[in-house]
Amino acid sequence: YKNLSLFSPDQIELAKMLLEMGQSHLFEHWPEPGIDDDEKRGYFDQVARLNASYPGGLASYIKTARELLADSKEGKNPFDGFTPSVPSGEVLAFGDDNFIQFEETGVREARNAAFVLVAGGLGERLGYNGIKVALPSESTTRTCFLQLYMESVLSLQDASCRLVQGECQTQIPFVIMTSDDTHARTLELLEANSYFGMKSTQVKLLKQEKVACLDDNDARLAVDPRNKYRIQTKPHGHGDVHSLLYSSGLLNEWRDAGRKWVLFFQDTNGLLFKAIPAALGVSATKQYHVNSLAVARKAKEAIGGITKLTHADGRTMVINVEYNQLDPLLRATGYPDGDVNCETGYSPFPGNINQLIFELGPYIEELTKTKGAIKEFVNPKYKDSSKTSFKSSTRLECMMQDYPKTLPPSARVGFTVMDTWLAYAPVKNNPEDAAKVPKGNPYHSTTSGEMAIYRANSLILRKAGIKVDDPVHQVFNGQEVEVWPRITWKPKWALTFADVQSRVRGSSFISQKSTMAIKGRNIFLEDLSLDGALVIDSVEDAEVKVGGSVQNKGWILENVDYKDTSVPEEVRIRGFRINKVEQLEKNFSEPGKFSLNT
Ligand code: UGB
Repeated sequence: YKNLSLFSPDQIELAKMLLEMGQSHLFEHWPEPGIDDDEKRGYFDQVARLNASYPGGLASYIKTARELLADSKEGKNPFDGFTPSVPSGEVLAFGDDNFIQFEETGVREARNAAFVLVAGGLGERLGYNGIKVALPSESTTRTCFLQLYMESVLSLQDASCRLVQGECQTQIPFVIMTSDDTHARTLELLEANSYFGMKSTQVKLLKQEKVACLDDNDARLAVDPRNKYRIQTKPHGHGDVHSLLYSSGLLNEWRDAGRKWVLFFQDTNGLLFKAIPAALGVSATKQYHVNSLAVARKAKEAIGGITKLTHADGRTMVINVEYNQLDPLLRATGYPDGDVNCETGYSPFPGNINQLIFELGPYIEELTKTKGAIKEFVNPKYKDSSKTSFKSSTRLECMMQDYPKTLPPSARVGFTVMDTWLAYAPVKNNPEDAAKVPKGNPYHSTTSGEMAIYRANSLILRKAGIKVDDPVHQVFNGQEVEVWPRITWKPKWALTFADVQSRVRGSSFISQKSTMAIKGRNIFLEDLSLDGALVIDSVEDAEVKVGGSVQNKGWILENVDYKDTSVPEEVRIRGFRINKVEQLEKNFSEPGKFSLNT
C-alpha cells in the first residue's frame, strides 16, 4: 500500500499481522489513497478492537479457526476416544431434611458470593423485540426477569447478613454480561428503575465483543456485506464471560474482599432462585470447585446433558455435552438408539440448566493460566458434501459450561440435580415453535415459563401445609398448560422452604381461580380461605396476619392470539391477558402489628 503515512505504527502492525495470516483479500477492494481515507483508518479501529478482545489476538483466532475448520471438514469427532456414561451427583428432593439443611448452608454462604448474569444473547428463537431480561416473568405482578433476579440477590444478601452476629455490610456484587445487542437497553432498564433497589456501584456491566466471521476453510475473514470497511462479526457465545471477568480485575477484587463463590446464570429462568440456596449449600458442603445445576431431561430436549466421559487413556471428566452432540456421541459409542428416554421417562443424562457455581480461589488459579479462554467450536453450514464452501459465513463459538474442559483431573467437579418444577422454566421459544414441541416435552415459552412460576409456588405452599386446588388445563397459543392459582411472592417474603414454613400457620385454602400476590416481608398466612384475588403489601416494620375468608370475582385469564398485533408484544406472546375484575388489595404502610381478618 503506497500511502502508509495515513496510518499509525500500531495500525501498520495490525495490517502486517493480517497479511501474514493470509488476509490480503481484506484490502483488495480498497481504492487509491485519497479516497475513503477516514473509513480506512476507522477500519483499523475495528481490527484493533477485535484483536484486543480475543485472548491471544486475531492471529490466534485465525489459527484456531483453521484447525477447527479442518477438523470439521474431516468430520472429526470432538469426543474421539471418549466413552460416555451416566455420572453420579447430588440428587435433591425439595423440602426434605437434606434439602432444608443445604438451603440453610447456602444462605449462610451467600454473603461471600458474587452473581454473574449472562445476558448478551438476542434470543433469536424467542423472536421478542426487546431484551429478554426486560420481559415480565409473569403477568400477575409484571415483575421482569432482571427485577426478579436483582431482588432475589438483595434478599439473599439480607437473609445471609441476618445470620451473622454484629455488623454485616456486605453488598453482593451483581455482574451482567451484555453485548452490543443488549447493552444500551440493559443500562436503560437499570437506570429507569433505580437499579431495582441495588446500589449502582454494586452492579457492573461487562460488554462482550462479537468475533470476526469466517468465509471459508482457510479462515479468511468475511467482509461485512453492508460496509466494505468492516469485518463482519457475530456473537462468540456465553463462554466469553470467563475472559471478561478475568480481564476486568473483578475476580481479584472479590477474593481480596473475602468472597468465595461465583454464581453464573442465564437470562430467563423465573424459577432459578428457588434452587440457588440449596445448590450453593451443596457446593460449600461438598467443597465443589465447579457445581452445575441440573434437572431431569427429556431425551432430545434442547438442553445439554451432563455426562461422564472416559478416555481410552484413562482420563475422565464430567462435562456438559451439548444437545446436538449427545445423540451422535451415544450412537457412535455403542448406544444404537442414541439419546432416548429410559424407564423413568427421562434421559439417563441429567439436563444442564447452565447455572454454575464456582469456588473463586481455584477459578482464579485456572484463569491465571488460561486467561479465561474457553475451548471453542465451529459449526459451519456447508453448501454440499464436499464441505469446501459455506452457505453463509461462520465463526468460532464458546460456551461458559465448557470451563471444566481444561481443568486437571484433581479438580472437584460435581453437579446437583433438582426437581424441574422447582428449578427450571426458561423462556426461549416463540409461540409458533413452542406449539410444535412434541407432546410431553416442555415448551420453554413465555406461556410455560409463567405457568411454571404459579405451579412451583402452589406446590411449595402445598408442601408447607396449605390446601391448594388442583390446576385446570387450558390452551394458550396452541400450547396446553396446567393453570394453577396465580400465586406470587417477592423474594423478601421467602427465599427458602424454611422461610415459607415460618410464614404459614394454621390451615389455609386457595382455590384454582385465585390470584395471590404477596409483596411485603412480614406477612403471615393463617387460616386463610382464598377464592378470588388478594394483593397484599406491607412496609418492613409491619407484621400482618392474613386470615379469614377472602372471596371475590378475582382476576380472569382471557385468551389472546400471538398474531394479534393490537395487543402489546409481551402480552400476546404468552397467549393470554389478565382481566382484573375484582380483588382485595391492602397495603400496610405503617409499622406495627395488623390483622387482615375479613
Ligand atoms: N448469551 C450471551 O450472553 N452471549 C452470547 O453470545 C450468547 C448467549 P441461550 P443456549 O439451560 O436452557 C444454553 O441461547 O446457548 C446468553 C446451554 O448451552 O438461551 O442454546 C444468553 O443471553 C445449554 O447447555 O441458550 O443453551 C442466555 O442468558 C442449556 O443448558 C444464555 O447465554 C441451555 O442453555 C444462554 O443462551 C439451557
